[in-house]
Amino acid sequence: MNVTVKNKKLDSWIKEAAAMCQPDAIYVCDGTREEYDRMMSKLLASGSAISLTKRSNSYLFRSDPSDVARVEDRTFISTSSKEEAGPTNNWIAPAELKATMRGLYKGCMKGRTMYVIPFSMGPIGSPISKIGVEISDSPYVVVNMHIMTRVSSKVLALLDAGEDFIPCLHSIGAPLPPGQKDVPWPCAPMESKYISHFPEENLIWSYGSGYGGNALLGKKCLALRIASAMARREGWLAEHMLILRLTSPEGKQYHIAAAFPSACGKTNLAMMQPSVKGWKCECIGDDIAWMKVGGDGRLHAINPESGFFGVAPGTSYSTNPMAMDTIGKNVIFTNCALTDDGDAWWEGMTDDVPAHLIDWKGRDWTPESKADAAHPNARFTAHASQCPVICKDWEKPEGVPIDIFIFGGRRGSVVPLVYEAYSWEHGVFLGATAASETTSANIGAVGNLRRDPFAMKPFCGYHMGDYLHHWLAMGERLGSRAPRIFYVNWFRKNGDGKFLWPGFSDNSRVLKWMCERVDGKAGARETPIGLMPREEDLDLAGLSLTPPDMQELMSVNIAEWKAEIPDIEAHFATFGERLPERLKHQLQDLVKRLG
Ligand code: TSX
Ligand code: MN
Repeated sequence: MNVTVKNKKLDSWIKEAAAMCQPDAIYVCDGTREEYDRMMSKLLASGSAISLTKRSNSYLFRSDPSDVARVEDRTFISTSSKEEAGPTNNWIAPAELKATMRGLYKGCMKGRTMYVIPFSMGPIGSPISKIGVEISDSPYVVVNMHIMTRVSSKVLALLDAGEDFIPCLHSIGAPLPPGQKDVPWPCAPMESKYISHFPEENLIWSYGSGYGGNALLGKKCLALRIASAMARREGWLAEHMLILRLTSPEGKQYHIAAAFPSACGKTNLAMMQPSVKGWKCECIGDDIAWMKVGGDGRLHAINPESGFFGVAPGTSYSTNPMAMDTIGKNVIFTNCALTDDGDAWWEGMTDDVPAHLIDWKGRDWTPESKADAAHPNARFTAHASQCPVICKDWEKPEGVPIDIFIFGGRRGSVVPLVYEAYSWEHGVFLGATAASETTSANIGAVGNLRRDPFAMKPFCGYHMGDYLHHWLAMGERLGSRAPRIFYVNWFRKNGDGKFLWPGFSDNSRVLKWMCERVDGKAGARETPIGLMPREEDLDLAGLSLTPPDMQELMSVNIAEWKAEIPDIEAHFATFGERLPERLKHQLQDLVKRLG
């Protein structure tokens, strides 16, 4: 080991992990540029990384074709009783799961180095931040953690001074026998992958996968699943939300936190540049928000991450120019295609498709090829500071005060562009019933409706019914200082299957109305589903939307909404006894308003 660790819990955990996993070496990370470069040199030499000559300090990784995404079937919330994990989580009893995983971990790091990665989720020293330590045998994990979290010897110093941490044990599950040549992306077969969470003891054990949320344990595992359970116990919120700041022409700031299921363009919204004159938008985070009640009685949010782990396909100068400018240099690309001149490429990146590529599996590719050049879940990893519209206050230790919560989903019909909740309880109902139609980008048949409460279905580390109770309790505590709650749908289509709303920069028109609602400046009309802008309430200046299209976009079809009720009832029934009574009442009220 390269340094002495004074934190007793950390020292004994490292020794315990080493005794079990039997690595050839142990290395404690310091998060420096030299460390990153050294690591990347090794990854280049071993053939795991490819240097991209077109972008400075940027690299391409190709995963094993079986290890390309989060594995929800192999993700477990291991509480002492199955009931506590709730209906949205896989469960195995802690003793059984640990016994199985200890068997897998035994000798799993033979022939490899065990990296100890001390990191902070949130600005180091912020009262909202948490420290984690990831032990991993993947150098790819180390370089990604450098970008996505604050890896630093400053964190080790805090640990030495006695601060607590969340242990995150990770192995790719591929010991390297002596003399055997390594493969570019070692990992274990699907049936031995386990992404395990022990929320009662703030512990994460991950085995068998090197990809994304399965392996970069600060993100979904710590900042959402473990943090959500901690937040409930400690009275705060850990949410799957982007955070942005809107500034009005008068210079007034509004902070928005928004939750969307996958394939709704959350990163695009987080970096959106308004089309409405005089309004400014800055990004604070694109995926996770940790929020605490401040001394002023308001909710203050931080982004616990320090980078973007964004889906590449579909990202272009037309859908997200700010993301494109974020990834000009110092980027890790995973499962993108490789161009002949040494750049990364993906479907939707450019109007012109290159005549020849090496696809994400390392094979020659031409436009005639049937398969995608980049995997649909291909990613870029880039530091948040590289985003041209990153908010100057994105690392403020006290966070930013949230004015507005937005929930949303992708619906081709039924759901109008925007509506406002009548109350906090009604807003929680909107979050609890949020739904999206599945697209080819996510799993399930295209067009199926999937309920994804608060976009937290895969990420809530405890019983979702208790989660809904927690949101109701937070509303009571915040009282009149609670953020306003809205629901949006950018994806409604007309009878010809064309999108009614231009989306992207024009979503600022919707956000502007929300801000004016907060200030009591904009009007709204009562509808059975919530408060909606009248046509004169939305700033549509310069838009070529026809009045009939606008009416269709804003229409609430009573028959269609009544037809939604049985699905909401079935969804609520999955929470059993733990469904808050107040949400049953919200459903009854909706039914009454629909008449
Ligand atoms: O990200 C999207 N947003 C949010 C942007 C801030 N997308 C992409 C979704 C896939 C991840 C959108 N797609 C949005 C949107 O608001 N809206 C749509 C649908 C749409 C697509 C294309 C056009 C209009 C709407 N227009 C033309 O193609 C010209
Ligand atoms: Mn996410």
